[in-house]
Amino acid sequence: MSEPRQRLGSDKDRSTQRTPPERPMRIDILTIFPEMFEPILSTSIPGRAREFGATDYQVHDIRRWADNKHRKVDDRPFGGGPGMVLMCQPLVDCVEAVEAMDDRIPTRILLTPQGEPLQQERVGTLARMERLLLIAGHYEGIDERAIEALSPLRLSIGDFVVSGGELPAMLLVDAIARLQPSVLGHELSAAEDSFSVTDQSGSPLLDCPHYTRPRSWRGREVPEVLLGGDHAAIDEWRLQQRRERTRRMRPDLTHRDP
Ligand code: 9D3
Repeated sequence: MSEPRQRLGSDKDRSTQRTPPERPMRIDILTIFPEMFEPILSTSIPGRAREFGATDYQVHDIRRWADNKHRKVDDRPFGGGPGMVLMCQPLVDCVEAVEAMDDRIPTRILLTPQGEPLQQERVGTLARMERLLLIAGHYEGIDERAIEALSPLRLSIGDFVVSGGELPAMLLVDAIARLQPSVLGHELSAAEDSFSVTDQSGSPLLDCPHYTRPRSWRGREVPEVLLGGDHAAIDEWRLQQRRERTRRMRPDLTHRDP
């Protein structure tokens, strides 16, 4: 269950940030496991975005477009090999039918291990689109001719293997939903995220450490500077922590001019 609208956001931005967008961003999701999505789309930030009227999710079962009574949408690969291949006909028919359900032309996205690794900058761009169509594969592959015909943006969630494109699609929805205006309770949270704050050369910085009560726990103390109330000193300490953590954990994030 999501919180009622009135409780979203802080008191001070209620008057300026309460208004839902004119038309929700529409996200169509094509999958052979439609039942996987509802729990995620109705919970937490994606659910809150939907309740707020910022997003509209429509999940479609590719099998509905199978042209045979067994609802078969895959077949064995030409040339042999393991696994099954999603056929052109059900997928492309499904895309065309779903696209016709709304007057906006969507940005087509295929979640695939062969895609561009997803990064926050891309999420930010997609969050501003008025309509997205996500294709979650769940096979050894999709017939290459369908991919050519659809020419989707191909996105990967990173260099590891999951069993299908469904979780990657949900992850992308979550990343996009939380960037919709007024969706996060605290508007500043998104702006202060790891990967959103940058150093002077524009490279993203990881987040700083956080502490709450008690001040002492099992002999571990909260850093003194956070208790002093000197906000300039706190900001400086946090920035320094971010730089150190980024250098240690993610040296690849630091941009170097040649
Ligand atoms: C060597 C053959 N495998 C490619 C890595 C086959 C294969 C494995 C897993 C084909 C599809 C899948 C299912 N994964 C996705 O659809 C997927 C995915 C992923 O596995 N990792 C990172 N991002 C993504 S986006 C979609």
